[in-house]
Amino acid sequence: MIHKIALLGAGGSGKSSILEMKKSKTFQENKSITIGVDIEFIPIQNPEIDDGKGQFYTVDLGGQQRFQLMHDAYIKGIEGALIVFDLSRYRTFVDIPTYIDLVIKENISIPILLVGNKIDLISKDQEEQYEKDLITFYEKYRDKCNLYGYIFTSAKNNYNIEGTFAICEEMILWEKYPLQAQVSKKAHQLQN
Ligand SMILES: Nc1nc2c(ncn2[C@@H]2O[C@H](COP(=O)(O)OP(=O)(O)OP(=O)(O)O)[C@@H](O)[C@H]2O)c(=O)[nH]1
Ligand SMILES: [Mg+2]
Repeated sequence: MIHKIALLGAGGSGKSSILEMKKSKTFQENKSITIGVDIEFIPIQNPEIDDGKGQFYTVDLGGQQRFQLMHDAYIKGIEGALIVFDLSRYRTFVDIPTYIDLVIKENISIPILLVGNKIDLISKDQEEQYEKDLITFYEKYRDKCNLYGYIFTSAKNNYNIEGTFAICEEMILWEKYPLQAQVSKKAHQLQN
């Protein structure tokens, strides 16, 4: 079975780099922007989904302003959303609600994972500050959308890239098994 998910978030936050690292274990320092949208298929490893034979159909949405008009059409039918922001540019964190609005316009119950990418560019102190900000953010948005959790990644260093997709697999299951999700959510630290 095919499970559609979307990667969205500010231009240059690393959506395509995350996908490239997942698919081909490579990273490009000067990757070109995504024109419109890119589509990739990613095998699902979790044996609880389609007996381990499922695939993600990922839509990687170009973050440049001029492509945002197309987003509604590509978000149709997604089972999960990854909202990627760039930890080295705080403005991209501030932009997250714009992308949440896009997702909930399609369906309020779509699970959303916040992905703070480029962790290789920030200090430990900055990382801790983001963790606090994310908890505050969660408190503010928990009733407005289906926030699943957050993860910090580096596409450059292949840090937490596999983990991100493992969490995506859990998100898909979560729709079916809400109780299991309660446990996962705690694991990802958004709930005390
Ligand atoms: N240092 C560092 N650079 C990264 C990382 N991920 C991506 N980059 C760089 O950031 C730039 C933008 O990455 P992309 O993957 O093209 O970003 P995007 O979100 O797909 O951008 P759009 O397609 O315009 O929406 C590229 O030059 C990458 O090399 C990371 O984890 N660390
Ligand atoms: Mg891109």
